[in-house]
Amino acid sequence: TYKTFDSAYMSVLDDLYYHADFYNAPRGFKSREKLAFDFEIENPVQRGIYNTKRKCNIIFNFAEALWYLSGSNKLSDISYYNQRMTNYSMNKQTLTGTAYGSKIFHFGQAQLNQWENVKKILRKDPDSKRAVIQIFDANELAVADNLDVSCTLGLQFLIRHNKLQMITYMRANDAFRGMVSDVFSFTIIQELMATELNLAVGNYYHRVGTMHIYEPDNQWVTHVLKEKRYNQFVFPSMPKENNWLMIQKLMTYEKQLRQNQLTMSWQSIEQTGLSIYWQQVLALLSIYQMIYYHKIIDDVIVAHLLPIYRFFLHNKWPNIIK
Ligand code: 5HM
Repeated sequence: TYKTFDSAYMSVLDDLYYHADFYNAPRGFKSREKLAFDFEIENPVQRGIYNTKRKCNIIFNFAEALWYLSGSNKLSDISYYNQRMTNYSMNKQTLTGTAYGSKIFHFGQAQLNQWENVKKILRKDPDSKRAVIQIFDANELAVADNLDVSCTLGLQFLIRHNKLQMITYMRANDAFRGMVSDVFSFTIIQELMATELNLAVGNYYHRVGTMHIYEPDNQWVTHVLKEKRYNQFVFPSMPKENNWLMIQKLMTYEKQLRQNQLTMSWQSIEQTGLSIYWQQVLALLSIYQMIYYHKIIDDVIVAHLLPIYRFFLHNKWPNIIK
């Protein structure tokens, strides 16, 4: 058990890198792995990774979590934030396995809204052990040479000790890269569901069939592991309010920023009516627009960011964000 994801990440990487059980090359990709790997985090709101060598992209992390919550499976909605997503798409239009949002909100032919189902089940029977969102779909294995088979099997929500606990089940997880964004998004999902159910956030449990590190990342992994002292920040908590309204509003701005139909000043961000927590996310998305479209960086927006977000941006883009 770890208090934060930051401490879990460093320890999991170390364990896997130095004590792997298997060395192999699934689909030709050389890697080291451990099977049936698990860990848990006591405070899943603390989802930041502060290692300066790892250079996490906080903007992509939020963008991916929001993309899931939007229910979209469109590649262009997310590849704007990370070009690598394009590699997983067979038709260069949509993502099948990785588009967890479309699985969560419109699963299968029946277009099941699993989010609403889980909420209903837990409201009716708070002790329930049936509140599961299924992500992996058996049909994915029937697609020849599928580039994008869901790595996540499902998410289970349990109310225990009056807190919302969540368990993630994955068939496979890249401990160095994929896990950072996966744990970020899944703990956002846990926190959002907790606010909807009016519960405190409980533990986050991560369970993985094969946890691995790819060989081309080896050198970078050792750099990351060598950094003994790393920064610590406190990640902000989601407000206890109707966050869905905020997220919907945020996503209308997100689209306009992404399509470069709008630029925002700090004043216009403040005037959106978004709560402070979501204003900060909108500020991150606005800064990304400046980076992506090579605009002049608005120092006023940067100056209004929480120190934790400024740290992430400066660490990732030191020449652009001072
Ligand atoms: O051969 P396979 O389908 O397992 O390759 C997918 C790779 O992407 C695996 O290394 C898996 O662990 C990683 N991955 C991840 O870590 C993929 C996704 C997309 O579903 C993810 N996390 N969310």
